[in-house]
Amino acid sequence: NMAEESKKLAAYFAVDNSVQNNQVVGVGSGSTIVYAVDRLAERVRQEQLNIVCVPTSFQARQLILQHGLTLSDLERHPELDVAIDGADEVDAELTLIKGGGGCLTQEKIVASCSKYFVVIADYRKDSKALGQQWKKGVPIEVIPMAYVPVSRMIAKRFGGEVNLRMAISKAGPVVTDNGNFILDWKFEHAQNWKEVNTAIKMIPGVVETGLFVNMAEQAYFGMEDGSVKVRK
Ligand code: DER
Repeated sequence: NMAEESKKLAAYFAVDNSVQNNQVVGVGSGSTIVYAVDRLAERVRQEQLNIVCVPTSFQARQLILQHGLTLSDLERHPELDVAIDGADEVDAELTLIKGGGGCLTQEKIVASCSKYFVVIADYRKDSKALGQQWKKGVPIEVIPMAYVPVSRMIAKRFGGEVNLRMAISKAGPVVTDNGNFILDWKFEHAQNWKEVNTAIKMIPGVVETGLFVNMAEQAYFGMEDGSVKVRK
């Protein structure tokens, strides 16, 4: 369908334009990145590209292994050349909401270790202001024992509604790759995302937020007309 086609468009464009030989590549999580890993594997086969891949989740690790790509980690490669990842929403200033897939913490760590962080997304993620397209709120990873006081604190200080993310194929809450819970904060109005990100991170019990501020260098959007829109 159109959205899947546009994910593939963005993913192939990014891999073809942002990945060179002898590079360390951060591999994001979610559904769009699957196309990027397909293309990475294709380029390795066709061009004998020499790359190593650092995952951002169990899912990314599986993708790397399943495609026969060279798996690495931040102990071997604490500095990456490029990280490629999806996003739930991208605003006009390249501020991202990530974490729809619950992998935001390792994604943000890997992105922070990369010289170059590029986002791949379908046209639905292309937004002017956070909240215009994405209605599920900002994901926040929290230490399980603290999720109630953290939820209350966020709602009190920033407004909106905070919900514990419940699992679908498992009884009880979603548990992340790091053994934590996820809160989804449905904010009511635009914020100073840089300030809000810092303030939320300071709350004891918060592990990470899905607000990626001033991190992405570029975003590639696959459009419905088959073009790729680039935001820098
Ligand atoms: O959970 C995540 O952070 C994912 O990267 C998400 O933001 C994008 O997932 P998608 O490519 O399946 O939309």
